[in-house]
Amino acid sequence: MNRDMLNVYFVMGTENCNGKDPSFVLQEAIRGGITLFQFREKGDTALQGQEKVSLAIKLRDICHQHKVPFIVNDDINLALEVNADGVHIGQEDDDFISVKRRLPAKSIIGVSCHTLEEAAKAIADGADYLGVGPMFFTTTKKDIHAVQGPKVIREIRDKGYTIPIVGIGGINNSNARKVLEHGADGIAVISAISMATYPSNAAFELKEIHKTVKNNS
Ligand code: 3NM
Repeated sequence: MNRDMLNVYFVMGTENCNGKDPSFVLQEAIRGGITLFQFREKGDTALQGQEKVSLAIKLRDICHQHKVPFIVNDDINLALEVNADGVHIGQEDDDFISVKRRLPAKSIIGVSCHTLEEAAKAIADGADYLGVGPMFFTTTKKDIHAVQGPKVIREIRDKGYTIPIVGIGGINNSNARKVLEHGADGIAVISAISMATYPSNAAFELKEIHKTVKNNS
């Protein structure tokens, strides 16, 4: 995969939109310049069944109209049903090999990692990219691991691993730079965009930070 896809990686489900229409939030985020979207429909109020499928199709179509890759969190059946561009799996989800076997060969598979050891295993398994976190404290995900900080990305790079990496967890426009400076290709955010008064402005600011850091490195 092209690592530039990860530059400004937006993750979202209905729970993250503060009552706003997820399609609107996604359109705004795309207008601001996000480079990839992950549909993550989680939490007590998460849509189920056909409602979840319908929203996934709607969001996928918005992404594809704008040539933004559409990735599904965890739910392999949904990814297959809506022809997603890939999936993102956590350490607690189905194991990598069985996920890979079920998906079309061109599918992108990202894996959440919290430590160097988990990263080494995901790379050996054949992950396309890693989501490393949590970078900072966040209240968006309830079952987060201890904050790892950007230094875990530096540890992975120091071992010589060149795999595409996004940092995730508590990232906003005042700390995104640090994540990129520690060796991440991109930043993955939920609330910094989804809860912003103007999601397009929030996405644009993150994109500008990314551009500035990468132009100087
Ligand atoms: N995964 P926000 S942290 C979905 O550490 C997710 O693996 C994490 O939300 C991990 O940008 C996280 O609002 C939540 O902090 C990210």
